[in-house]
Amino acid sequence: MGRLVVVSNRIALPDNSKNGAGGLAVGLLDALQEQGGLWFGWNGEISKITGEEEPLQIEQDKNITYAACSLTQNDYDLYYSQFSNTVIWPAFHYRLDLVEYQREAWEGYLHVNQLLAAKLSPLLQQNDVVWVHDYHLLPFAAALREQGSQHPLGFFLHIPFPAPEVLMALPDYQEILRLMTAYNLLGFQTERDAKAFLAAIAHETELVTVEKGGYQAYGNTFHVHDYPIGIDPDSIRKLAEGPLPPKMQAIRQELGDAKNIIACERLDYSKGIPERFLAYESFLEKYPEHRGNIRYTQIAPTSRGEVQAYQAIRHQLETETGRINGKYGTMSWTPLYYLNQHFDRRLLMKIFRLTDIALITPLRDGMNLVAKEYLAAQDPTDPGVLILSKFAGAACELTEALLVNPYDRDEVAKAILNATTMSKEERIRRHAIMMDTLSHQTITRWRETFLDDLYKISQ
Ligand code: GDG
Repeated sequence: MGRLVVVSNRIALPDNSKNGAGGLAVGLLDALQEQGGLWFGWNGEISKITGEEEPLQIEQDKNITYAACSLTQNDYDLYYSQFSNTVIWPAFHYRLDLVEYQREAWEGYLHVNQLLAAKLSPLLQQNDVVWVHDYHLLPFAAALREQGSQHPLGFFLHIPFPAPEVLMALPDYQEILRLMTAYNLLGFQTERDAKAFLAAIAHETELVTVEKGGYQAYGNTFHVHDYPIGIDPDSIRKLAEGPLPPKMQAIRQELGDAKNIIACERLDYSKGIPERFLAYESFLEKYPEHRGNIRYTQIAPTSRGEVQAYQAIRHQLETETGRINGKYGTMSWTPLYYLNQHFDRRLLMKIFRLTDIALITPLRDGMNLVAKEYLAAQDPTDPGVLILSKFAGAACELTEALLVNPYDRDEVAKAILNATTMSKEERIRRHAIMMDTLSHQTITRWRETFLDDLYKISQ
């Protein structure tokens, strides 16, 4: 078996990788560690030297080589801020109203993919298998093939793949589809995403089924499958179970018998936070007997702060928090805590364990790992309740959650009511079923299944 080469937009360099890293980075690092490999990507830095001339930053840690490059300000703006995060991200999350399309950004996106492929190409060895991650790198395989690569090339999309009608709003969608078929294996979070991708191709060109479950289109042969990403439940349980820091003890006392709702995600419009605030307000309005006995804590660290839509949502949340607390709060009770801060992962998992209800209601989400982490962090003898949007990929697996439409405030308010009154027996039953799923569909299983398939089809 050859080396595994992982390519992702952002690379976690050794000194900041495992400590405090999320499950995905750890899962990929474990794979690289086991079989030896290379991790290639952007180091998060802006350079003044043009990309072609800049030497790679190479670091070795045990049997993993890290090869990182920086980007010029112009490349960063066009490829990352504009095309990736102001075209693909909103469109793939069904927010066409937030797409700001510019042809220059599309060209910049292609250019950076070509630049990265040209930088990786000389580092590749004959038997390497390459696994590329996420929406920043849709054309990466095609660019690597142009450099003469014959390697097995796999791709995993962490975000949803939209329905064809939504995709077609992007002026370059035909080219995007064609370029994506240069991968040998394309993995999606859910069957719905995989089907949407195939439907989009079939709408544009002839899609032929070939042997071993593969497809042919645009002169390429490729495989498509869903691989729902998971977590490592044991490591989360260990983080959550540890003794409470003194600060948390105080919070517990302060809460008394109040029901504690938690939500946590990057501050992103796809996560449905303003809609959730309004649903919580509906709950307070419709069920006034709960006022004073409930508290909703929203953790939302800033993300992509340079993009205008992210600045707008941040202001919106600040305004809404003030309005809701101003309207319903009392001298001794604050209904909504909004924390625009990044929390330490260990502390976060303990907070998850302490809280009674997780309110996770994205408008669209590829998977949503927070929902899975919340469940793994619970005490199985007295677990909290998960309220989950049916538009998160995780809803396909976590059918025992209270599934809601995040656009329906009344339905979300009702789910909060149900969660506050759910019997312990019922909570245990639902939690056990979902944990059974999570303990099978782990992050390890996710990457092993993907890589097994990639190896199989490359033989
Ligand atoms: C993309 C897709 C897909 C959040 N706040 C803090 C913090 N987090 C951690 C969570 C979790 C991770 O970040 C977020 O993962 P999600 O899956 O929930 O969402 P995205 O960031 O949008 O990820 C998503 C995922 O890729 C994987 O394929 O599931 O659909 O959008 O691990 O715990 N961690 C810390 N402090 C915080 O304040 N330490």
